[in-house]
Amino acid sequence: MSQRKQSDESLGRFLSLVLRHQPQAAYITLDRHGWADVEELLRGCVRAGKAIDRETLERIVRENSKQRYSFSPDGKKIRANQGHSVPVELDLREADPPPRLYHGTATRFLESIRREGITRQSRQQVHLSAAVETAVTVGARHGSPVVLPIDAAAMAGDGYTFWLSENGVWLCREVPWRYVLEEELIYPTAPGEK
Ligand code: HQG
Repeated sequence: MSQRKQSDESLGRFLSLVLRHQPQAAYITLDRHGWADVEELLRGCVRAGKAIDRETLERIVRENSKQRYSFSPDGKKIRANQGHSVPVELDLREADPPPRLYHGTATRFLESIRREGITRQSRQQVHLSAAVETAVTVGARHGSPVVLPIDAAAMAGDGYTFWLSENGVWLCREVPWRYVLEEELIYPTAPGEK
């Protein structure tokens, strides 16, 4: 990996931390809609030992594989598109979900999820995806992955609200276990595994 790419990835991780979880790590605050002032952020990053210039920030936002961040139309502010643990009002777009959505998790959480449903844990919403592969990757971050197919059509029919983030992540408040299609759980096998 090129040095620039490595450094961008490390700065990207720091940005996620600051814009979603700990703005104080860069000595800044977010407004109630999650926006940070770009100039303040750049200064705060330098102070935190993560020197970053405007050009690099723009490159990270543009090239981020999941389009995690957005600039305001005038370019003066920046925020994360989803994934916050700090309370923010993102004015998310409500949307009709596709009939099936997927949640990737680790097998070790299944027992608790069966009991309590999928809950948002430290984040503001439960994260779901329209693609199985995305859910596999998300689940594998926590251990041996399992993908839970969700009957989103039934949830929407029962009045549950869904939102679609700027970067295509489906969000909802919770998923009670009865909407998980238990007979269709997917246990992906890692490449090379039998
Ligand atoms: C699990 C990444 C026990 C839940 C990804 C998950 C995603 C329960 C973990 C985004 C539970 C929370 C979010 C219950 C849920 N009992 N465990 N009742 N209910 N869980 O990281 O969904 O790369 O907060 O299944 O791509 O893994 O950061 O959520 O395993 O879109 O942009 O508790 O984060 O995006 O973990 O990931 P997380 P997540 P970024």
